[in-house]
Amino acid sequence: MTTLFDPLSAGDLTLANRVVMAPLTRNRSPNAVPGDLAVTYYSQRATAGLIVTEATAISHQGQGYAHVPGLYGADQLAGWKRVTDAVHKAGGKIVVQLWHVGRISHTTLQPGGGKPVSASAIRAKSKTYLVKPDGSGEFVETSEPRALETAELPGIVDDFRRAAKAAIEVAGFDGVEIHGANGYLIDQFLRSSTNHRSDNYGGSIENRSRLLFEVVDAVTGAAGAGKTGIRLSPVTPSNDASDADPQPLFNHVVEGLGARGLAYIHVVEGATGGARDFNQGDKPFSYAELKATYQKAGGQGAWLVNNGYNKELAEKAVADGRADLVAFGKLFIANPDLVSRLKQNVELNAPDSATFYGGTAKGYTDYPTAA
Ligand code: 8OZ
Repeated sequence: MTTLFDPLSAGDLTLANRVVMAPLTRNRSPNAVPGDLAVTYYSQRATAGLIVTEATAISHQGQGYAHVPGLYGADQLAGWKRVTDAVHKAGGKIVVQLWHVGRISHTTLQPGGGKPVSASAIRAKSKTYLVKPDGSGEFVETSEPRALETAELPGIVDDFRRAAKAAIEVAGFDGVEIHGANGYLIDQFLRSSTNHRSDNYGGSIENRSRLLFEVVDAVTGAAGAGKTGIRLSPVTPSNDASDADPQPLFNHVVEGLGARGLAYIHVVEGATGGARDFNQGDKPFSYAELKATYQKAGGQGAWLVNNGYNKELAEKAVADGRADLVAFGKLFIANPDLVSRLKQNVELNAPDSATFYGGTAKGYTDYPTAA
């Protein structure tokens, strides 16, 4: 019987176990540069089978929150190189999550103070996080976006390509994960509530998925398909995105991914950070159908699941063959040694939500390992 603690090869990634650190936004990289604290934080968690970094902006336009890191400046890449060196020295594997927020941004974070961009000019009923001049954080409404011109889309695809190439060649990552989830740019194109376009990137499922596939092809061309994963969240209401009929949309997406040789598919089940049985559309979403569709299309990547997993649920998912890998978020925030705690049934530290976003070492690098 397969356990969480068995090794796994996923594409080019050779993982010591099936326990994955989920991508977690922590807002502790001023000027978009991960610093000493990030080096400590990630290397403390290097016993994860795989670390997926916090979402990391591929371009200045892709930025949507204060103090989140980027991959588009030499100083940002140098900061990440220090992180990957430390994780590798500690025996871990780390991929970076490639992020364009689309409309989930604020004019004060955008180049020239411009409007954030999206599939359509529809404002999100959602908040972003800014830092005031005195250093304190605040949640504010996202700004009104503008719809991207068709002619601008190749530039966005190029930004993903450039970031993926630099992530591998300069920053030393083992791979990249495309952020296709949680109501950010790629998801804004996918879902019917946020994409009202009339060009060949809107309307049909094929059209709404077009940007995703162009990004996947650019990123796999730059990083190698065996070093590329993608994150999807078929039914999450995060960031005010929804789809009238998510099953055929996401079946189409994974069918297209099946032939593309990715290392893994990362699926958020239910509402991100919330109810696992959350649903959109008339029928309950079938993750089993999603996985079967991917595999029928030739997909051989690892199936990575996430959202509200505890040890029992995770062990069962892996033992049943429903998943190859399980990502843990909040548990990894609070337990740098989560893998050994799970393995040895050691009690877990409780995460402190007051220190999730922004701040200092408190609630970031000071959670204790078990004795
Ligand atoms: C929490 C706060 C800010 C951003 C996501 C990148 O949901 C995020 C995020 C989460 O994918």
